[in-house]
Amino acid sequence: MLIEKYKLSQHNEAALKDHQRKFDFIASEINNTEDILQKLIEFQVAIPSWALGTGGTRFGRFPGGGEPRNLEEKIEDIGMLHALNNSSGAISLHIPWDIPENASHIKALAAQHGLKFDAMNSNTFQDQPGQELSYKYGSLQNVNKAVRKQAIDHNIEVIKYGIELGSESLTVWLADGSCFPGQLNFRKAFQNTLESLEEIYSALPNDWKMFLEYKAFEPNFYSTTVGDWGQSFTYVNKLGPKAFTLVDLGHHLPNANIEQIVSLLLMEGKLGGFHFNDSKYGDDDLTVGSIKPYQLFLIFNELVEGMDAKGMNHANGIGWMIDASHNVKDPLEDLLQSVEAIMITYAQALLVDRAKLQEAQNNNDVVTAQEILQQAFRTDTRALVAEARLRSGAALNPLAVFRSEKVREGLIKQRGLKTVATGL
Ligand code: LRH
Ligand code: MN
Repeated sequence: MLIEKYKLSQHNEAALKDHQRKFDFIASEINNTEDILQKLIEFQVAIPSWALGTGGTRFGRFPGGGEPRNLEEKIEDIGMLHALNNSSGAISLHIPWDIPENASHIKALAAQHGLKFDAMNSNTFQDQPGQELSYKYGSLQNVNKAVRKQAIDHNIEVIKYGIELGSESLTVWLADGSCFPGQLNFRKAFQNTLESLEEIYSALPNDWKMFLEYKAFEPNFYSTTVGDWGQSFTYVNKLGPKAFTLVDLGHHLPNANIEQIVSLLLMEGKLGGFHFNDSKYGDDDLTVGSIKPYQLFLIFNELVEGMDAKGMNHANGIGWMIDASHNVKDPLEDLLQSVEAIMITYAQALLVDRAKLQEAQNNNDVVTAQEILQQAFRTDTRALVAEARLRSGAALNPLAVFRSEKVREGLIKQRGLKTVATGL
């Protein structure tokens, strides 16, 4: 469902006076407004193709209606998000949930909506209808060489789809692990997984990257074969220069210091990408910044510091992706909130006075160091993010436009109440 450009301008017109007052204030408070605005306009977050419908848990799923019925409608939905915030300019596909039957048609449709294809995601954590061998006891780790080969072939097939779409990276998340002590020989599982990843790695085009995503637990509840940053780091160092670690914020054990992990992976040149979301307990896949906004700020603080230390371009140096699941919110509203939280937090991290912080750290002035960080975190950067949208032809207030234009109602009228999108 498209939102007419003139409707967007009407909304911006009505909100402009209030916005201008807020923007003038923040611009008067800071000394790098234009630099921040340029960085915000360039910063694009990839939307997961598997998070455009209602998610659920084993206890229940409560669909909201109007869900996309195929890849074309998913691209339309992400195109609408991008039209509203001009910060969602990429789609991350999951195979086989979203096989591009006609790749050139899909690529052209995405381009019409200003969308590129970010990392492709393979799936060896489910058995597909008609699949010969089961992944019940794992895929790349499996004791059965034929199962490993089946999983390797699937990843190579995913790379092929990605090449046709113009993607340049493959994300490998493995559910592989064990549920009980004694079930698995950890050393053999590691060796099998490494050898299998080496075969997938050798199928990567020269300009591609492989992102190895780690996760502490679920669906296995005793061990996970790529279970934490250290294990993923070990694999990607053995694989080679095209392999990197992917940090999904929900994949850590309680109280893990994710910002320190990010700092180290970045320093080592092995931080490839992010799956942004939030969580209170496990892999809850909640709206970004909805539970631990200060942790998200501390992560972006390390990202800006670490990327600047390596002279990296913020917009394309790392794969910025959302990975969420929507049990009670409208999927599109949830994604709009997540992108907003990422942009607000990135802007706050760009406000940190790095020279003063370094001076405080060198003087072990702990109090001042905290004051400098929290000065940035306690700065309301929403008007900066809105101004960046205004200057790039998007909505001052995407969520308000989504609601006032009754987009969900329109999608339900167009697609019906009972449609179910592929994905989680
Ligand atoms: C695993 C994960 C992974 C995806 C899946 C949809 O928890 O984060 O990134 O493949 O969710
Ligand atoms: Mn993920």
